[in-house]
Amino acid sequence: MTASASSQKPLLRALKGEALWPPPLWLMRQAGRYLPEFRALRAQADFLTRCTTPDIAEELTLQPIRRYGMDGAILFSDILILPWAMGQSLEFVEGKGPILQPIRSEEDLKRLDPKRIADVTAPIRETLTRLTKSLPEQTTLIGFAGSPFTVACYMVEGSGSRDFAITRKMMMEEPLVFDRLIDLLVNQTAEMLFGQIEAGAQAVMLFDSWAGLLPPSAFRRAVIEPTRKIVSLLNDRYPHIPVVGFPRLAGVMAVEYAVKTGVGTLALDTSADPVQIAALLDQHAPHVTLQGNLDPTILFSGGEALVQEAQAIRDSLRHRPHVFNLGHGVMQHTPPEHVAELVAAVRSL
Ligand code: 1CP
Repeated sequence: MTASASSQKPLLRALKGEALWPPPLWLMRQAGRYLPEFRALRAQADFLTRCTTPDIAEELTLQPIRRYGMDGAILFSDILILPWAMGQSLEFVEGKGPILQPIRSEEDLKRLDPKRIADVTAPIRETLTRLTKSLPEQTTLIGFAGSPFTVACYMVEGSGSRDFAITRKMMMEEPLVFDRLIDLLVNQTAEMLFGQIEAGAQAVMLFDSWAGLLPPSAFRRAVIEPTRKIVSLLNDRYPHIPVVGFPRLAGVMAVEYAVKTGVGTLALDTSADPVQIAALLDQHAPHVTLQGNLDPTILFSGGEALVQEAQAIRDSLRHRPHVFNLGHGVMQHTPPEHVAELVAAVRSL
């Protein structure tokens, strides 16, 4: 595909700073258990197999596009593929989420082997390449990774957590081990995203789901600085590829994050007031696109409130580049017809 053809895609245009009306849309976790066709495939293979089998991962990525015609297709994969590809054990346990062998010391770190990543993630690049052929012309293919801090949270804790206290304690008590882990993740995340871009990803997103746990000083050290390095590596090599950053629950620190990391698009979580953040960005970084931020619970509930709330967010950002999305992922029991209603509401003028 030529650069001029790809730059016509509405989502890419918005990610590159154009204000479009209506705004393009896609949803975090748009492929997932709320779709009956997803549940049908889910029975056939465990989660990591689904991520690393191109036939399955391609199909799961395409399902929401077929149903709803979203402007963006996000690769079916997971942020924990990177530690798993370096050799950390990983299992997704029903009802518990991810379980990993924790990394807590210099010795644990030494057991990680970044040289494995390219081979282990080859099927994921194959999925992306297939998707460049199977997606509709106007759909943008989105690659992604977790941000170093959020991935480190799972690597150190060894599972999900409400507060990731062990990780945050390690950050204070074992700063050398923690910073080495973050540096490793910065370099390997950039490498993995280079591979995704070479395989066909047309934009990339960095998920920092646990960024909001940190006070400002730690936020600058573990969220802003590592993200800035990744964005700079990406921009040096692939300046035409938009980068979306999602520092979830960062509050007003989201503005400093956007300014200092250099992300082209700031994804807002549910708690952010898009009008307030837009006003701050207009002063400090007027070219940053905003993405978000409908509450997934409102999508789950549906009805008139869904239409009104979605259109209120859309209308409030009309003057600036905006990509409509949720403030976090689609909830598991969301009725699929609510998603169709949301898409219609965002696109109806
Ligand atoms: O079928 C299943 O049971 C697996 C459920 C599932 C799915 C569908 C997991 C396990 N991951 C995914 C896919 C996924 N994860 C995608 C791609 C598809 C899409 O968005 O449509 C993406 C972008 C992610 C990213 C991800 N994984 C994040 C960041 C975004 C967020 O939700 O905050 C995080 C934190 C994870 C870790 C993870 N993976 C899976 C679970 C259950 C978890 C969360 C564990 C926890 O609660 O801490």
